[in-house]
Amino acid sequence: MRSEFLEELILTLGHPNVLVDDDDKAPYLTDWRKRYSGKALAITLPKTVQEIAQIVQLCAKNQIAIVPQGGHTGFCGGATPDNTGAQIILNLKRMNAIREIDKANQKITLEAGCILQAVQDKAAEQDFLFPLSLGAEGSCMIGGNLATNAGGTNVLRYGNTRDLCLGLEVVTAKGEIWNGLKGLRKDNTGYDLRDLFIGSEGTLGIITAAVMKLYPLPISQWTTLVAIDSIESTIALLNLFQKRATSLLTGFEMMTQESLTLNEKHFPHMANPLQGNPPYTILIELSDHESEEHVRQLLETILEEAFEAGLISDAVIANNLSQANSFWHMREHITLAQAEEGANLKHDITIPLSSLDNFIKETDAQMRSQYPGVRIINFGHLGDGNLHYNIAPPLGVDPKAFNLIHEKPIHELIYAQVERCHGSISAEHGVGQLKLEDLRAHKGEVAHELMKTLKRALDPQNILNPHKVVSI
Ligand code: FAD
Ligand code: 2HG
Ligand code: ZN
Repeated sequence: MRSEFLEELILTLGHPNVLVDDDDKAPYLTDWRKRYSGKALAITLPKTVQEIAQIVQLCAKNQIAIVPQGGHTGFCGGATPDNTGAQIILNLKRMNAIREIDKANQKITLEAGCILQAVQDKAAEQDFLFPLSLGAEGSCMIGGNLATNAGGTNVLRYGNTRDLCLGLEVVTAKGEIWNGLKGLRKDNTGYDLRDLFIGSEGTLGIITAAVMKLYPLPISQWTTLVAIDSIESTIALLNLFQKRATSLLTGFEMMTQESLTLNEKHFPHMANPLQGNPPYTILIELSDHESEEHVRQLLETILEEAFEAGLISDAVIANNLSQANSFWHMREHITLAQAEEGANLKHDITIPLSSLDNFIKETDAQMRSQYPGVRIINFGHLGDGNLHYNIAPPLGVDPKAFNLIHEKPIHELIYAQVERCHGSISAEHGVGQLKLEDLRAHKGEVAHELMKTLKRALDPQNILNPHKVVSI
């Protein structure tokens, strides 16, 4: 049966686009964090939506599960197959055409396999901003961004991937093509199918194309790093910027001393330019459509006010683009520094800003008393209340050995604090296989059952990315 199935796949896609040899399959089988590794019957590389529909029909006929895959940069193991070797991977990298840039309606229609950075560049060539921005932008794909509802560093001003999407084209579990690419900004015709597929991590349908919003490219951007002593002052500073800069505020990222110490260990050329590596370093970005002078003056005025109010103790304003980029690189390299240090425990959480100070004090205290010497690599998109509250073992302790014993109780401790503060256990990275079990408790029984009902209705054979997000 398997060989007939593979023959039919090859007939549909052509020999070079169905990988079955172990060496050819290997690059698709392990996730970015090297946390999950699986096996696959074949890797399929379709080029058109019709080919994808045919693959799904073939899989439905043969009851073969499909793992959709984009850049494979996700953090939750969603794009990695299981160990049975019975699933196929459907990688979208060959489906990478930009179908249209519609200037009048400020939108772009593009295929799921487009690399995020290529989309940003294409938009910029036409004097537009495509605001989705994240550390993996050189390799993640727009289909993966939509499937995980990715966040990143511009959410504060432009929203997450869901907010940027005007329409989708999707192949359903039956192998039908749903074309929802009108890209209207208003369309109240019943259930919102688009929102159902966004964030579904390949479990409800395969996203093959999308219509995304474009924005005018800002004339000028100014970036600053400020030193701050407490989370209370950080939130007061955020509120000050929101009040004075309103929609010009496009970035507000937080890095703790411990995060930047780890960064400097692995990337010494990215040392914190602020004197003495303060308890909290905040990266703030303002973007303006008026003039360079206007935004620079505004930034200086707000910083002066912040100094006078005793909120900040030091600040460095980037004098040119290359210095601004170096500030952002420092922020984005924390993830890479953690990867260099070894396996770490990630907690991508949202905490309401009003509870953030209490969350950090309580959770830090419990972590430090129960796991002496543990390193709390806490950083994130503070403007959105999104922390990456990651845990590295004490210096000199082997990460694998540490995680083997402590992973579960550490997750439990942190997620209990998240629940206490009415936050979320997944702010932007999704659920995948990593948080499958945690999700049930976090969502509550009613919401979890509703999710399963949707999954059963849209994928009754359970062939789309089974045992990711929800198990039915
Ligand atoms: P993949 O990893 O290939 O897939 C992710 C999930 O989506 C899987 O469940 C997969 O089955 C499904 N999927 C993929 N394509 C499709 C499709 N076309 N149709 C249906 N399902 C599909 N994430 C953030 O949110 N914010 C960040 O700031 C951020 N920074 C990162 C920095 C680094 C260095 C790295 C490595 C990752 C970062 N991520 C971040 C996580 C990751 O990049 C995002 O989740 C990204 O959106 C995943 O895109 P991808 O193409 O790699 O998807
Ligand atoms: C970021 O904000 C990413 O840089 C990665 O979401 C977070 O490494 C992490 O946990
Ligand atoms: Zn993030």
